[in-house]
Amino acid sequence: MDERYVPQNIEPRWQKAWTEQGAFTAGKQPGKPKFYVLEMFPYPSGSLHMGNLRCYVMGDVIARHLRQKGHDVLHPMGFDALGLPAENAALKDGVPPPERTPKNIANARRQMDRMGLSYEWDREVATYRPDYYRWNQWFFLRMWERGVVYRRQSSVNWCPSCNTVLANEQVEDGKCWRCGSTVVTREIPEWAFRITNYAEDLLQGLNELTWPERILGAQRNWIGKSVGAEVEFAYAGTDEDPNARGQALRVFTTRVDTIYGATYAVIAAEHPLVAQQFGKGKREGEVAAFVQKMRATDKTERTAEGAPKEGVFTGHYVKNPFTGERIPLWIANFVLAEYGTGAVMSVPGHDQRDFDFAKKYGLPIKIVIHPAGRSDGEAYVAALHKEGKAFTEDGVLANSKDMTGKGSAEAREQLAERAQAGDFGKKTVKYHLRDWGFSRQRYWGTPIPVIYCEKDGPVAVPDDQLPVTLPPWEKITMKMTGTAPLRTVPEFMNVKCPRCGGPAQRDGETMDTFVDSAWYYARFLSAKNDKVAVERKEADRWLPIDLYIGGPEHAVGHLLYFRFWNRVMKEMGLVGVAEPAKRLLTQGIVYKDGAKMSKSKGNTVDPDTLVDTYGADTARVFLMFAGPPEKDLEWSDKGVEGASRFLARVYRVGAMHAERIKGAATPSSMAGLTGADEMVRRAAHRTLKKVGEDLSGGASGIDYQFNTAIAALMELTNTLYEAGAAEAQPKVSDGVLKEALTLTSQMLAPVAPHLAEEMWNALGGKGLVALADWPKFDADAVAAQSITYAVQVSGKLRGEVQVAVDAGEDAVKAAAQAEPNVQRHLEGKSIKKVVFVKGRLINFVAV
Ligand code: ANZ
Repeated sequence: MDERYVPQNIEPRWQKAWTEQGAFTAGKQPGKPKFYVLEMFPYPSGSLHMGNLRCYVMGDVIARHLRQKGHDVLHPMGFDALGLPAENAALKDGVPPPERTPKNIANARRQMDRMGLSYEWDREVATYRPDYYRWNQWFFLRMWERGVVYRRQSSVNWCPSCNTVLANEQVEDGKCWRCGSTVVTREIPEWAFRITNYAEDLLQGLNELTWPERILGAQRNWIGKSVGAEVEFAYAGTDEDPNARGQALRVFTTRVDTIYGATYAVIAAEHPLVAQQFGKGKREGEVAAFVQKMRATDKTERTAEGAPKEGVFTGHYVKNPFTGERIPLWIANFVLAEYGTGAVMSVPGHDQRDFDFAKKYGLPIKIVIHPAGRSDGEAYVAALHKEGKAFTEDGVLANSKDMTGKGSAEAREQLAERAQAGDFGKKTVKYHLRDWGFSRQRYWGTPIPVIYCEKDGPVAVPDDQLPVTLPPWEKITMKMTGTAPLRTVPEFMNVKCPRCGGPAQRDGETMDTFVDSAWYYARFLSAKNDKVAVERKEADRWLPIDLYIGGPEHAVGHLLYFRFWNRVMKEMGLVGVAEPAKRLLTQGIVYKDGAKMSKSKGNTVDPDTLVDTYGADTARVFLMFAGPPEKDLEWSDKGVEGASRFLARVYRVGAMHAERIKGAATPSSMAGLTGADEMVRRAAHRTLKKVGEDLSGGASGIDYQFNTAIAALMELTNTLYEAGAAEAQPKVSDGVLKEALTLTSQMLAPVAPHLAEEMWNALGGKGLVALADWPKFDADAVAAQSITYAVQVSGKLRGEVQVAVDAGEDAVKAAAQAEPNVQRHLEGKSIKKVVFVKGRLINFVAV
């Protein structure tokens, strides 16, 4: 080792050694237990910053530690390289996405390598390459065959003067951000995945996963299972003609127990019956205007919880099947067309939205539920109503004919059964989860492999013509997003129908980039295979991912999509398990100067500068030491310096003594060790035990404690300095020092891998420390040592007790009082005072 710690001299050397020796190649130890650790792959924007790198360093520490523990570790990395940012950047600076992306990837890879991340680059996957996205197209076709992919009409924001689809953020106050025209809702065809078919299975599967509770909760919510009933309300004419005929209305309710209080019904503006029937009659104009207004307002906005309730009476009535009453039918903004049946029975007494709406429009409010166990139940609910609040809890039924007096749960069962028996309803389960529409009017994505022929309709591109590759960016004439850019390239669009050979057109849209990330983890297993997307034998060896690491912001996006995709792959026989990732670790955010570290805030810390100044090991130690993995952390230059000082202190001991002690015989037990030797060996083995535990994920398997592992290593370093290890003549003997330093290099190897290699090598270690077995701690050295206390009663020696070295006064006192001879002398007396001399004696002053 050089005298001075200059990480820039050490780090590239070991990075080269790792690569040359294929140190991180998975599959070399088929007999060993496998471990697949994966960090969410990044989008390759210009360069990575330290905020991005936290997650990768975490994964790397775990991957490295598992290799030490004898696992066959798979730790791949790739790039989520398609998507809008590259397109937007191209509009600004003219660099086409296909040119920019590989450059960005090369730079990100260089930065990752400089950080010493132990990736197996032979498996790299970059989603912009046709050899990747051809499999997106292949999956699309297989899923289309299976009915998992289908075509549907979907409403989008449409600017009639730009002739283009607008994203939600391109609509400002209902106007187009570009030209200011009023935006309308338009139905256009799109492709969608039938993820809703998997709703129940996706919900049940959550029970098998070791994921953070809040992510599981978010997915449960998002899937949103609701057990309820569908009930039919017969048509009951209009205000002019009560005998007019018409179609019945089906509503979905989770509270059929409140049905005696349903005083009006409401449907969504997009409900098909509006166009067919309920939009007709005397109020036709009013209804049409309201529907038009709804269509022009953003859906999420108008259905948001706090949004003012708005509606219009249709002039039509339906009949409450349980009370027989004619109730008015309204159209309102808070009912969603896509959920349930797109129609609700309104119970203003017991639902807040219905209550607010009834107040606003003067509709009747009935009390049909009151709290159980109160004599003044109805008065209580009436008082709530006066305050403007509905009573929304379960309770006891009131004013509900023969159901009066029954509990909500029982009434729900019985009323649903009656509806079913009378053939006007049934119990149902609904999910809030929606199908995943994935057509995008964008360039930098996977072209959809479908050809439209006037005669044959939509036809699949034959497998042997895959991939359908993107035309050059330069050919696109309308590059602004919203207009499917591929449609402006005739050479791309105009093709022959694969079936009849007649003139036909390609789809022209591209896939949502969440498609790319929905299965990349499986492609790593067969990254170079151009015959199949995923080889079954590789899938059986490696899946599921044992530990997945990434940001909690993906809770209901990517983390749901990849669970869906894996299920489809299982049905296709490509993989054997339903769940793609058994454990999930979500990392906290890195802040700097009070804001999330990000390019847009301009508060990033560049890894290159950091590595140039302090070295990668320092950057890694800082990131792992600054706090527990799932907690947010504040960037601190002081903290970085602290990490650097710590490593320099370790290095100094190695540099001073390694050469001299590398041949020394190391002790194999505590036998005969005293003084500094005993202190150092005990400290080294205790630290070894602690670090091993902290890096293993705890009982849950996701409870990693990198920060306390590093704290323990810092303490060990202090002990070494106490034993004179940074002096020319240490108090500790060569053999003990050699063992302690060797263990230190092994313990540092996951976090500060370069310094660890340097030290391991200097101490004569064989091969790479990265691949050396994790050492076993010596139980004797770790065992709590005991010590003897003299026990006195009023100054006279009455016994002795053995206690742990670090036992405090209370523990010693308890042990002493349990001694029979001491007990005898204390009998009948009361203790006035206890004198405690740490490490020596305890004296009970008793009279
Ligand atoms: C009557 C009722 C009375 C309701 C009551 C609630 C309380 P979740 O739990 O989310 O499934 N609903 C049904 N379809 C709807 C739609 N398309 N848009 C908006 N709201 C809809 O909620 C189900 C409840 O939300 C249903 O139960 C219905 O109102 C409403 F005291 O029916 B309820």
